[in-house]
Amino acid sequence: MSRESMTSESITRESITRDGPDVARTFAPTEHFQAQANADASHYEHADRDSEHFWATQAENLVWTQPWDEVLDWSNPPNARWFHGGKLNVAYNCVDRHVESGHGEQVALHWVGEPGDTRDITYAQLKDEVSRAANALSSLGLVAGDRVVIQLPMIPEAVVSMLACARLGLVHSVVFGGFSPAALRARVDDAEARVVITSDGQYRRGAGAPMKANVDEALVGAETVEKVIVVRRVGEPVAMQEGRDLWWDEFVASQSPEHEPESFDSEHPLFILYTSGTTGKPKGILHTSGGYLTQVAYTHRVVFDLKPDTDVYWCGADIGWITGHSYIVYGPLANRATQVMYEGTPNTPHEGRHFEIIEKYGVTIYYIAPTLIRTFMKWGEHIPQGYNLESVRLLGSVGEPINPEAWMWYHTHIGRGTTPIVDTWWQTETGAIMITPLPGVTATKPGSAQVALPGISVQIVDDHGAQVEAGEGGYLVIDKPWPAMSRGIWGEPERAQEVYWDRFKAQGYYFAGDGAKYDEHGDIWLLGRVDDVMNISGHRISTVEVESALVSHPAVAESAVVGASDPTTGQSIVAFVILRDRNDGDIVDRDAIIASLSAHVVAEIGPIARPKRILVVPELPKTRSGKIMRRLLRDVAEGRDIGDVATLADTSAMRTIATSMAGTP
Ligand code: 6R9
Repeated sequence: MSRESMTSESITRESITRDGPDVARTFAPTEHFQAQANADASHYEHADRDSEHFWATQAENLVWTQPWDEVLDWSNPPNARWFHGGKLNVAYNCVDRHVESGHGEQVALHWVGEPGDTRDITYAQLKDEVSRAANALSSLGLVAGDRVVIQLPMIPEAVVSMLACARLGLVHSVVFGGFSPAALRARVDDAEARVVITSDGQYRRGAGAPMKANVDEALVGAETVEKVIVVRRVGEPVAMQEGRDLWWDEFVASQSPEHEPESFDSEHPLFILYTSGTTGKPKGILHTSGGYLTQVAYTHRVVFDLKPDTDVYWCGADIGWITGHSYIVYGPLANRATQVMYEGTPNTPHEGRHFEIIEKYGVTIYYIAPTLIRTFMKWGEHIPQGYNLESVRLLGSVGEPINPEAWMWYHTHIGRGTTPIVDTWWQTETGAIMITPLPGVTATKPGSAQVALPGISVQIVDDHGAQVEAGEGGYLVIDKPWPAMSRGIWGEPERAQEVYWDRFKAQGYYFAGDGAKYDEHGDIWLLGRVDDVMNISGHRISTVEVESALVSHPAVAESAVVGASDPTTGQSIVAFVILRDRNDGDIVDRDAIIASLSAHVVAEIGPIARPKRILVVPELPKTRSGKIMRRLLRDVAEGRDIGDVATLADTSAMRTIATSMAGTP
């Protein structure tokens, strides 16, 4: 991207690069698993007969204080209304009703802190905590519809805060703890948040890192924010701003544990979650209540085969991502799961940490990202072999395509060669799982997410919206509305249409941004993003976002960022930069500039966006129409022969870049 032109390369079929599927291997469900599975083939039949009736049946598993008038109102696409006219309280459904049905003593969260401290929180205790937090927030004058930003480590107060918002009809916007003050501020401003909930600090790899200090930096001059509630976690001294800042353990803890939940409309906003798209500015994806909770609860029950009385479920995601929202907070709690919540990194204090936790709590269902599976592979199978993992009966994968080798390793070394693996495809925008095998029903296939869930309809199509043949790459689209679908982009009502629906407007399809293909059995293989979104360890970061950060550094004239394939993190960020002309005759110290650019990107976005490599180049390859040829840069970054560069405006540019690349680690 240059300072002048902000256009990015359009979506091209060339982006579909993943190797062909290995369809030879499939794993049929064991008789034992099948006999006890929550899912059976009748779900598909029911949904095929009448998908609205199917979803209504799932919605009936929730407690509604007023029944809906209409299951789906799709009269004004792409704006859906699900269970219109119905009323419910999401937090009541996730907490209170389990206490009322006699399960108050059941553990909701087995929380494990990074330094080794633990807390077991029952549903009854969770109800008290959520009620206290709700009373605290309403005592500040917050009313339904107001926004609360939450930036917290993986501690129980994160779950409590989200549920307290849901209980009051406040809209939460959780910001991942690794985001910089600048990124936090952009989210606070965009949502016009009245309250921010954070902690003094967070543990990261054995040491306490500041969090409140970052929040303070972010909030300088932030006019909408009236109060900041601070959870004590690492015990670091922090500066508390008089009149604005409140300690959780004083202000929240002193509230009454009684709170009467009010009901809200099925379409009442539940949360905003920012995610990267094809432009520099993250989009605030909006989700609402009834349809979202219906689909996350249903999918959590059938995809993870949850048995609330006996299972111990563990999703390794962070609460700052959609997976944490849907499969740590709303889905599992709606289903009365007992779950493990872990604060730290997988190798603190040692590489067996996850397996130690599985063994200690008897985890039965384990849901993580392929990047972590590949990391485990790198550390070696002797590590899981040192623990008793016999309790594990189901494994899940999410966030990026899982390569068949990682699938097999997971199956063999964590799943003892017997447990089903569910490879779940979905997005922040879809809210809940969309494509996955159903354990006990589907014969699984390493590397393929396989089939749309009951009640979900997807297709793989070509440029014109026509379904592709088996083996042919195409675009994944969703061709029917679904209950957990995003209700748009916060503050930009027109933008969702343009970003997701205009690509296949004539057909009325939702464009997911992923490439995919069918194999000869009709199973779906995801091929990665076809747009400018990179996937680093399952985290979405747009190339444009990193480019914008780089060109905002005074030394940079132009930059181009690509996601290069990486054996552990899926992709890694490689940045090519052209430095601004310097007329002071100084010799530029490259290493110092690169270090400064790297720090700048971290400051602008956060450590997850830190480029793995930054290359100072004299020129960027551009087409004659001036578009940066990212594909070529990707070839260079991945060490491929750059081949035919006949369409390049300046072919010598590529040679120079390829040469400078060869000399880097
Ligand atoms: C849930 C989540 C969404 C993007 C999505 C796709 C990739 C997620 C996947 C997968 C292949 C899977 N993705 N799960 N690709 N197989 N099982 O990750 O949401 O952060 O919004 O990312 O992640 O590219 O478009 P989000």
